[in-house]
Amino acid sequence: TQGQVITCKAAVAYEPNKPLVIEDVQVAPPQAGEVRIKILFTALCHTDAYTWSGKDPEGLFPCILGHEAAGIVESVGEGVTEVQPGDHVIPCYQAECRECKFCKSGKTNLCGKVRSATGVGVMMSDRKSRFSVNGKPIYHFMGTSTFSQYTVVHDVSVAKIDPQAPLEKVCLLGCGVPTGLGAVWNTAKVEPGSNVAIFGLGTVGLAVAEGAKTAGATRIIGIDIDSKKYETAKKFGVNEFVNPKDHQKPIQEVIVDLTDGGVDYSFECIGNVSVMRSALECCHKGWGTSVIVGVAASGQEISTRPFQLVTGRVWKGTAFGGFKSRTQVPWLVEKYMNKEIKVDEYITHNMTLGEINKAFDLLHEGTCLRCVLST
Ligand code: NAD
Ligand code: AHE
Ligand code: ZN
Repeated sequence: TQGQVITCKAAVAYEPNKPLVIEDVQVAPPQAGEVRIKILFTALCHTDAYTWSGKDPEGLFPCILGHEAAGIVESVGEGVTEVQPGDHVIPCYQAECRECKFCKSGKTNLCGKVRSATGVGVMMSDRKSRFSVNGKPIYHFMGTSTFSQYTVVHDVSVAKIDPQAPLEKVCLLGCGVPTGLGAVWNTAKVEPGSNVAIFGLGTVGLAVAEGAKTAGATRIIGIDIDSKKYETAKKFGVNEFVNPKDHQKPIQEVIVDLTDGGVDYSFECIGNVSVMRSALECCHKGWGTSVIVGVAASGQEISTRPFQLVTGRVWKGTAFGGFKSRTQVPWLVEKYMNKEIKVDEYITHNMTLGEINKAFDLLHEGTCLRCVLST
């Protein structure tokens, strides 16, 4: 198949919120600096649902969504040296070129090399898509487009992993789990003995809990409007639970009262701007740090009294948990193989690519953390 167009199945999003259509899609060969991957497993993340909803200003239609996956390199374009056909890989929506201003800064995991293309659904070299249906182009998404049996990505967006690792599990290391762990370890840098509040106990919030537990946090307070979330959350390290619906007072006041003035660290893992405010305001005066992890819709804005920051609270955000993708995803895979981090525990459902619309329905039900699709 090397050098040839591949026809395969992919789930195409033609319009916001309209069911995805499983189509025969043509996938062009990888050009210079590109890699074509046979995707074997892909999970659904809340961000896929967000873009599908039409609220993502970077959402373009028709497109192939999906960004949490694992597969095997099928072929590589000219000049690609770091991976070869047969390598087991995880596509990385956060690239790492190791050459740009961002990569060299030592201050961020964001990379500038291909971001201008991945934000508009095309490949960098010719600003075109490698996907088409009957000759009509279909946009890429986040530089990954994993809801397809084959995809083409930039070489700076591919992490080569241990071939022994089970792809049906480690696909989760493409987004949600690293995001939560890294928000704690890299962005907040939680110290032993800290008090932590986590708003939203989906996969990302639970991974924050796991990260906080391993960092030695003492009180790990989970906050969710669905009380059923507490049972599962205990297994990830949450040791106190608050449902905002059980209280008259604003949730930040409830947390401040519970913690003698506020928590050392808080994390917003929902994408709700009013909860982002609560998360900041439940932090302790003088040092409390709040990390925004959730993605909020186009047009939404955050607000608080500047006095909150004047008096020492810190507001931060994180993308992919601050992890350098190509360097650290293989390291996370090894941590999983050594049983130092959970992955299997986040997988509540398994389905096929053909059942993707059902899988999206599940995502909105409280019982689903991650649903892994075999392609
Ligand atoms: P999820 O839907 O599984 O989890 C959200 C949780 O929040 C649910 O348990 C829900 O009951 C709870 N919730 C909803 N409204 C609430 C409220 N007002 N107060 C308290 N709890 C509330 O989602 P997820 O897959 O865990 O993702 C969470 C967020 O993180 C999404 O916005 C997603 O787009 C974002 N995300 C960001 C990054 C990043 O790099 N920054 C990476 C992955 C995901
Ligand atoms: N396109 C959206 C922004 C989406 C967003 O913030 N994405 C996160 C990853 S979410 C993964 O589930 C991210 O890494 N952002 C950094 C980046 O460079 O995109 C919008 O609202 O515009
Ligand atoms: Zn995601």
